[in-house]
Amino acid sequence: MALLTILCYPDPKLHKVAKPVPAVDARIKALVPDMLETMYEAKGIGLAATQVDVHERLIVIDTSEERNQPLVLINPEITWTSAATHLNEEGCLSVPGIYDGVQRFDEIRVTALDRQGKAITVEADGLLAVCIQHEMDHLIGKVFVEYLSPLKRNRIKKKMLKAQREEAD
Ligand code: K1U
Ligand code: ZN
Repeated sequence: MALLTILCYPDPKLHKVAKPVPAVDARIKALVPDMLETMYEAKGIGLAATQVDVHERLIVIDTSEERNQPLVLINPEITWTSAATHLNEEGCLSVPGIYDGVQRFDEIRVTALDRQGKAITVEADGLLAVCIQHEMDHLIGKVFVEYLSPLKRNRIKKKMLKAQREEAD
């Protein structure tokens, strides 16, 4: 297994649109444990392939307290959403230290392939539903700060660039 580098906002590569995974082959089966290890090490509850510069539709999630219930969704598609939405506090491993509210569907149904390539359906609510929506946004090149006002977003962009400059010095 290997730790992967997580892209940091405002890296333009975070805005690439991911392509479908063509086959759940050895390459994907090797990428999944690396993504899970990277997510656990960063203390995240989710990670999209886009964030590790792989532009294919693959996400990993673990919202369990014990951090022992990994969920792997390959080529995920949302097939149903509740009418109700909620404002939820979100963070992002690609935008460290920034937390803000995003409106998300309360409940969703998702179809995907699992890490063995088997078709699955996941019904989610609560933090899992929020996390799946956040990760699926990454796959279309959308970072959660894009839901915020241009003023907030520009402040965050400047803060991230300053932190990255200081880190490089
Ligand atoms: O996509 C990512 O960068 C992972 C992100 C997922 C996420 C967190 C919170 C709401 C929606 C999506 C994170 O894991 S951020 C760090 C984190 O562990 C966390 C932050 C806030 C609440 C719960 C967890
Ligand atoms: Zn994120």
